[in-house]
Amino acid sequence: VVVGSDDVVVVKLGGSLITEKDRPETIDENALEAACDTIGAALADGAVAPDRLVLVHGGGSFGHHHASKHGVSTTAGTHDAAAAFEIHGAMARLNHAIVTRLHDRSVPAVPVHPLSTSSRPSGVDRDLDLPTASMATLLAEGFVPVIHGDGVATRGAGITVVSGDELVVEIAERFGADRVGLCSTVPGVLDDEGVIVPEITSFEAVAEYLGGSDATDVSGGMAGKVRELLALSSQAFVFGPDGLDGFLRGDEPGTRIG
Ligand code: IP8
Repeated sequence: VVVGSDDVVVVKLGGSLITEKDRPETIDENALEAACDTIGAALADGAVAPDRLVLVHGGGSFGHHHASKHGVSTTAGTHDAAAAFEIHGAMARLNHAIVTRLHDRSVPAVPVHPLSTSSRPSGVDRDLDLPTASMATLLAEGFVPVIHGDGVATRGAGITVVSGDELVVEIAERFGADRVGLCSTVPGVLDDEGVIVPEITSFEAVAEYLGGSDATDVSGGMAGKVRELLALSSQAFVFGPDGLDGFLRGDEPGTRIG
């Protein structure tokens, strides 16, 4: 744990929420503006302190479009620098768009790019090395780090994808986060009748409901998210756009995991 506090809050804006997943590099403006409004308001009225909030975002039609075009995933890497730059460039453009909209709401957001700092030094499926000194110092100075799924240098594989979900888990562990929220298009994990499962404590109990993702997604869909969140000691919640405000204010929207 790099910050001596248990009240860091990590929020991920899912790529499927803030982009139009089937149209390459297209932002869902209404959804992104609404999420930024909610975050801006929660900070403005003190529901969350800026030195306690880390934002993460996924790839949607930015990262996933280019990653799948080049056959790059969390387990399949590339040694083609141009391909890696396309994936990273798209994610950096999305990140820029988000940070800009947060600044419009006076959120002191700053970009953090995993490709520049992180790696899998022991290869695919091994631990992600995510240096946290810069994010810890940014938080201490009152900035809101905005980090994203990206390409990362991977021993023996070139550059692979790191998903926003993996970053959420890593950041939550390293910062001893109190609460983690994944905001996506669905209001929680749904059972086979479309009803929100209020709480998940084991993967087996819900495995039958967790199908694949609805559009190009190179990093695992809901099943992967649930597995990673179950492994975490922080309180984790999966919720839709209507749950974001409540989550930031301490409520327990959607599905609680773990
Ligand atoms: O949308 C993946 O992040 P995710 C980002 O959180 C890339 O899975 C580069 C495809």
